[in-house]
Amino acid sequence: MTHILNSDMLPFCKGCGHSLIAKSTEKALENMKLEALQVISVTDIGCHGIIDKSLNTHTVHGLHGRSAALGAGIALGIPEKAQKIIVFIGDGGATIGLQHIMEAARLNLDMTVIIHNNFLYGMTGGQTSGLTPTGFVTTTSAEGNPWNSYDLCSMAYDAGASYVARVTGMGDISETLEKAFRVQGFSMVEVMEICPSYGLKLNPKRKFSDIVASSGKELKEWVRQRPPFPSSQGKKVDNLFDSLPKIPKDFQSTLDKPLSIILSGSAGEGVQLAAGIISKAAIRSRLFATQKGSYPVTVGVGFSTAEINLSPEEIYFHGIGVPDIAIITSQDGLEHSKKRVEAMKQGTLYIDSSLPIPSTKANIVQYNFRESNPRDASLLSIFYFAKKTNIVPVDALIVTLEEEGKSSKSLLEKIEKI
Ligand SMILES: Cc1ncc(C[n+]2csc(CCOP(=O)(O)OP(=O)(O)O)c2C)c(N)n1
Ligand code: SF4
Repeated sequence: MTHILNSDMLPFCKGCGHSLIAKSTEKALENMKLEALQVISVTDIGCHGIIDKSLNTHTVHGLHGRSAALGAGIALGIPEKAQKIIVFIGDGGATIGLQHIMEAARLNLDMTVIIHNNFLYGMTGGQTSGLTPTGFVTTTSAEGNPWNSYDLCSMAYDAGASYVARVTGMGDISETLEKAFRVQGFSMVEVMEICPSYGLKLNPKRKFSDIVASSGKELKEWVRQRPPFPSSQGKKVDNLFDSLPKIPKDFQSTLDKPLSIILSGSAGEGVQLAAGIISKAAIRSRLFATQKGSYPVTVGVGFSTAEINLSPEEIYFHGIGVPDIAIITSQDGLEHSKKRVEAMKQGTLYIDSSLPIPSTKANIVQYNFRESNPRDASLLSIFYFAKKTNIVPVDALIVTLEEEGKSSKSLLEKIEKI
């Protein structure tokens, strides 16, 4: 059995309550005999969120306050899931993303939210959150927080949660966590704990138990029997993954080890389309593929870059630092990816003939991708790459292109000429 945590050395300051939550989470899950990969952990921004590097479970790291929304999306996407969804969020994130928690509770989505309530924003230096108890000193309330704090547990229960509990993060809290994990439907555990680096230092004379008592929040469980989503809505919801088109495996690639590619060009020149086509053609050719796009929010101008990983083995990390292959089809693309191209010590740079050659140790191949119609530059470049390497069969690309309705006579003629 793979342990939930991959190390005893957790990344938090000494005495941080987040460590206790992580260890109790592991104990509860292992007591339930859950394998690490039967768990999807969704973490938020904040100190508690850096736990994901210590987890052997699936992990998703969200924007601040958004982990409950991400967890909800996962719960909606896989309603008959084999995995337990656990959302880790701080009191800061819970304040910022309050509505996301309420919505997940209202729908009674099958997931557990663990609130790491250390009464302040830890990672950014100890500011007041919506869960800071009245009178608690933070770096933004030197006289003590003058405001009431939210009773998040009552709110989540009122919204429709099946199980809610508030505990103090002392000793072993795995029993409460296990109860929450075993619930079918929305469960939430608020753990009141202390951040030694800010909370203790700013409130040196106060006992933890007094702070908890002064918060006026009850330490208790709220439990009700309520069917989880989707049966609570009286209908069955399809697994979203089932509706994805099946890609036939009707070609064979020659690739025998992972290959990372960046394709960089200009907005409106089909960069993401071309990346999608080579990725799908690769899957057709029995490879695994990932595709990630980046472009400015103004999607119609500037650069557009796609990162593509191809591999005969399953891909567990889709990030690309320095790529094996860079394909640059425009000046915008060159500017955006120049540093990574310059860092290449090997591999190949395919670059449009109109562009200056950056200083790089990669092999350089020039071709006029922009010839006659720059809008075809990206598509032409992936065909060029495929023809020169045969890593993804050209016929697989052609079939995919046709299926996507993107083949044109002029493009096919240009492909023929390569
Ligand atoms: C939307 C947004 N606002 C602010 C920040 C800056 N920020 C990063 S961590 C953090 C504090 C996190 O506090 P909390 O959620 O309580 O977690 P903790 O660090 O205490 O574990 C803030 C405000 C951000 N990343 N995103
Ligand atoms: S700063 Fe506070 S919340 Fe962050 S790891 Fe250290 S003790 Fe924990």
